[in-house]
Amino acid sequence: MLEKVLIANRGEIALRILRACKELGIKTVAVYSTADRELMHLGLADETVCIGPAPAAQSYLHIPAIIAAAEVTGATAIHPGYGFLAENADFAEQVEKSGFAFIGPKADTIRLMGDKVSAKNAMIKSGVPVVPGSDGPLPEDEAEALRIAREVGYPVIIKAAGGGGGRGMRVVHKEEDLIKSAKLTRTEAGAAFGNSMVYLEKFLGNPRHVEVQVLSDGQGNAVHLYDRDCSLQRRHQKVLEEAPAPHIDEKARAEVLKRCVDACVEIGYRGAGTFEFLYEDGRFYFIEMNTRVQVEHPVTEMVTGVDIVKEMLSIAAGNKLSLKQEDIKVMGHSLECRINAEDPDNFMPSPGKVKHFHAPGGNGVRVDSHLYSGYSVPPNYDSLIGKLIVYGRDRDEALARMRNALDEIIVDGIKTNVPLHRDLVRDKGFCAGGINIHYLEKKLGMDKH
Ligand code: MV4
Repeated sequence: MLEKVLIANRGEIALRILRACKELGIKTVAVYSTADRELMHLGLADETVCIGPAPAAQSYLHIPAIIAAAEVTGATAIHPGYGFLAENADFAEQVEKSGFAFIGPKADTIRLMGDKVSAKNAMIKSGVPVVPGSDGPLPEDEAEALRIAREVGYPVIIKAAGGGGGRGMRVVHKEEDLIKSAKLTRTEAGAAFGNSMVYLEKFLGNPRHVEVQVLSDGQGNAVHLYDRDCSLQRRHQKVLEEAPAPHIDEKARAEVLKRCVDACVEIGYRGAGTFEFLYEDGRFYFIEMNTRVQVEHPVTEMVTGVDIVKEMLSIAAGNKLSLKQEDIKVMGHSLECRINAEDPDNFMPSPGKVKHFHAPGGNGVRVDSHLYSGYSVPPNYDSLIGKLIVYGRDRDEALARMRNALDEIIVDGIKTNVPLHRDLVRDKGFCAGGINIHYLEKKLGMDKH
């Protein structure tokens, strides 16, 4: 096993990684910014290192500070968590060049998936179904671009190769808008990502966001941990996730899961990964791959019994995957509510001191949070303060448990989105299951009028 892991993150995920290390008898190094001296996991780590001031650019994103912290503490590996440097290929490369294990894929794999055009090409090669489109960069030649768009059929969407997660995309409804939209997207992409390459896809009007969790050891062994539905989102921020995805065509599901595993073996994928799909009319269409542990990984853990973070640590230590696909079953259903420090009316961040925190409990309830009474949520980072996760033998039992848990939770002193979640778990459409990516924004829009 790994000897000493430096946790290059903060908040709930830092605590999550620390817990996994402790279970495995791995020593831990917690790093923190000057805004984060009160973080819960600092008191539980074997060692702590202050890596810089509050702005992330000078602390959690500052590669030399993190590598220096690993050097002075004698860490042997670095876990990046999610966000910050988790999908920064240069960071992964520098970590490994400095002699530490990077708990994640090889730098080249992160680079391959960071470029959405090369990611899609890799998937096409491995037989993963993708959204029909330009199958490569959209040519600068106008006649060529128009020909491709016409063949794909309008509406189309132009996306930046360097984008992802909803950044740098534009929908085009008619032929006369294609060229100016392509130009605009290229210009914006060049400014935002330093890469003006764009590609084109058929625009799907009412898809669901369904993703597949995988684990792969980079030594030829890979498994999937089934799927999650993350369609309930606002402005590309996921709000509530679940596993497995409800109301999925079983034939299409079995096929796509197998294709994801094959792709992992084909590209020599190492670590935990997520294949993101749009799901519409019973078919899966790959859009992006995430090369990190995801915020919503617990719902998969609840229904499979697999500890994803422990598996990541084991893979990084060079162990072969001990899990066999036939031993991994989905049992029951899990839901996760992301609890944010934000105003429930306008979604503005609401940092400040938590006067009182009471965590819900009971059968099948899990709280992944660094919150405690007296903790001050700093204004410098994202507003996620915890995740409320429930398990049930079926979706209805999970929903009933989530309603109870949301009734019980108390976060006094700051505003949170708990009221929104209390509403959502009673929403008729959501309770029926299988809502699409526009559902929440439509619902919120209707509430206003
Ligand atoms: C799409 C799409 C429709 N058609 N691609 C947004 C985030 C990025 N990962 C990809 N996104 C989309 N790509 C095609 N061809 C609609 C979206 C999209 C979306 C996707 C997943 C979750 C939420 C979304 C919200 C708006 C648009």
